[in-house]
Amino acid sequence: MKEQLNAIKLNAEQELNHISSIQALENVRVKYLGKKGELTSVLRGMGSLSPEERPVIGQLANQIRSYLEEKIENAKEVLLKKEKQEKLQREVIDVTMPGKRRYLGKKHPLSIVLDEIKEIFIGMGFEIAEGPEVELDYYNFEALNIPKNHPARDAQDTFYVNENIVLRTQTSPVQIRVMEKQKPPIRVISPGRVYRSDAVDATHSPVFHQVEGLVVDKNVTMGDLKGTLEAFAKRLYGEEAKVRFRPHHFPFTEPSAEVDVSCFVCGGSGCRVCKGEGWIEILGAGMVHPKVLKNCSIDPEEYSGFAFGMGLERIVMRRFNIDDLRLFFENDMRFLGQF
Ligand code: 2U9
Repeated sequence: MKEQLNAIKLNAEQELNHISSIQALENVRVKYLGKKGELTSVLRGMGSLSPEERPVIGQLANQIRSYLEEKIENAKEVLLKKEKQEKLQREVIDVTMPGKRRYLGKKHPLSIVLDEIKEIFIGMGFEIAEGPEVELDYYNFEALNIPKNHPARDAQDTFYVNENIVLRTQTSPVQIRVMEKQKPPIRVISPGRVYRSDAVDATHSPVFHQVEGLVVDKNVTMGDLKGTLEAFAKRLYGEEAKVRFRPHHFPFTEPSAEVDVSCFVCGGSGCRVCKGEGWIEILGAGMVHPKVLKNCSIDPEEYSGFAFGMGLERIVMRRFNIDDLRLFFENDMRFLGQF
């Protein structure tokens, strides 16, 4: 029996020397020390021993058990350390590796140009004014000297919410609200979405964007208007840009003008972009009508003002050579990714 026990010790030692995983170690433990293990089954046979032999064998068996238990415990510690080391090795991060490329969003072309326009006017001392898109008929029309029977009010052009409320057809109501609240001097631009009941095609959309401007102070003249718009055109289109005013009519300005800029492609000699004209229309403008000032309790004898308005889509379409306005609103990534 002594030999049997020593053989078990030797075999177990041998196997433990070649163990490489926690699971294999557990298998060895069960094989030798488990309930049905080899050491246990030898001890079961102790009944047949003489009373003198029993304590000697018992002691030896216990020694071997403790010895093997300690050896297994040590081996386990070594294996755990090794596994941890390997795990750390596997999870090492090389911080010098190039990162994963993430898709970066881009500015919408309308925002690119609108931000430029805002910067230009902010640089000239203007503030940005905003207001509601669902607007009272009064602010959208009445206060702007657009009487009840004016064609601009035609149900074909205007989305009526009810008799008194419309989707704003221009951003001018924002400036009426500014004038009601604020005493001159006033220098604001009001960019924003406007609505017209138009069928969608390459050049029309029921929703589009305007940028309007308003200056009210003592002694504001048509010369100030021309100087301001000329400075704006030069900043937007380059120093060579010229502007010209053609007489026009708007209910809210008097006198009124349409404003052209010299063609930024051919410089004025005539090309496809300006359709041979040499000039491109970019703005409407004029001196604020005295009735409009009065409607906002500003005395037209003491104060005068100029105003202008432009359609953002048309300006952006010419800048980037975009031939269909619908592209702005379809959110096609192939289009948006180009800017
Ligand atoms: C106030 C008084 C007057 C704003 C102006 C225009 C001329 C103009 C449109 C043309 C078609 C823009 O592209 S469009 O949609 N606008 O021509 N807008 S003067 O006049 C104002 C604004 C506010 C209180």
